[in-house]
Amino acid sequence: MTPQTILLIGAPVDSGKDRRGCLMGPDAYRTAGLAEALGDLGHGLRDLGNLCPAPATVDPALPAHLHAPAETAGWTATLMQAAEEAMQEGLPIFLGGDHSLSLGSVAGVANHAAAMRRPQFVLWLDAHSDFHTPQTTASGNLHGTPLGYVTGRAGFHGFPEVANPVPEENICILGLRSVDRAEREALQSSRIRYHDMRVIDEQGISRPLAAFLDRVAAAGGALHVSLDVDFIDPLFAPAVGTTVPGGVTIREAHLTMEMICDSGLMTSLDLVELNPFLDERGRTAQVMVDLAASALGRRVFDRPTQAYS
Ligand code: HAR
Ligand code: MN
Ligand code: MN
Ligand code: MN
Repeated sequence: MTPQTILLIGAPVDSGKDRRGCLMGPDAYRTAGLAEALGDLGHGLRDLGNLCPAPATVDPALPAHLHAPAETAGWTATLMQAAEEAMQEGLPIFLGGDHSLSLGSVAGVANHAAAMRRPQFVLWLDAHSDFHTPQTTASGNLHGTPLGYVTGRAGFHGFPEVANPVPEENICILGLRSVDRAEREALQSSRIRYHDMRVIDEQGISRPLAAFLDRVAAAGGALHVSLDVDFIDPLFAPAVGTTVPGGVTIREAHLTMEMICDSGLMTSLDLVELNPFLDERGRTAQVMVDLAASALGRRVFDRPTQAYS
């Protein structure tokens, strides 16, 4: 693939849920050799270090059961601005941090796309749909809300305004196997393209993915990829707070990343929900680094004797 300027942005967000540990994510990716792996592929790399959340206060209109709303709102403001700035210089990789970091990363890249007059698309690789609002979440965990926020759903009082909501039909979710009732109803009456594990088992992961990538290409869109560790089966990626059995295999995850790479469409990437406190000798961090490398050009062969597709 064409060499890129890749910006590593550490976002040790740990406010999106109760269980602590995702704040160690950015350093786990660095320790697992993310910069070296991407540099070996010929890309230019800049590690911008770790961000910290802007000060914020709680809006009294928010439901009382939310976990750490002020801290998450502060992170959202910081990340939105960092994302918008980074898009002017290259391809940002947001090193999480829990999935509430995507309230800011996605809203920020969408602002940049709007300024460039390009439609923003989002590929959400996750066991969960993360489509709650502060009012529909039963757990109060804001890592379950980023797709609700970036599509412009109401109720995020005190959070930065979403100037450029991502159109629902520009979002594709792959890997679903844990969806709450309120999300399920909202998703089914939305225009989001959602694919559960049954579809992947029956059709393979390449079919729904290729259809989505074709749509992004036809629209000349910018593509944000949000990779939640729990997309992958916990057998291979155990370092996550919300394990759900029955996830994609290492092979399906790499195929996903290789197809994204071949499309040449990816403009930004989140690596989220890694909890190094729950890892086994760094193996999950390594899996995520290897997947990022596949998305950015790592291959077994440049010229296979038999075509891949
Ligand atoms: N839907 C559940 C909730 O809202 C679980 C959300 C878990 N989200 C993540 N990221 N781990 O996908 O609490
Ligand atoms: Mn998620
Ligand atoms: Mn998840
Ligand atoms: Mn308000």
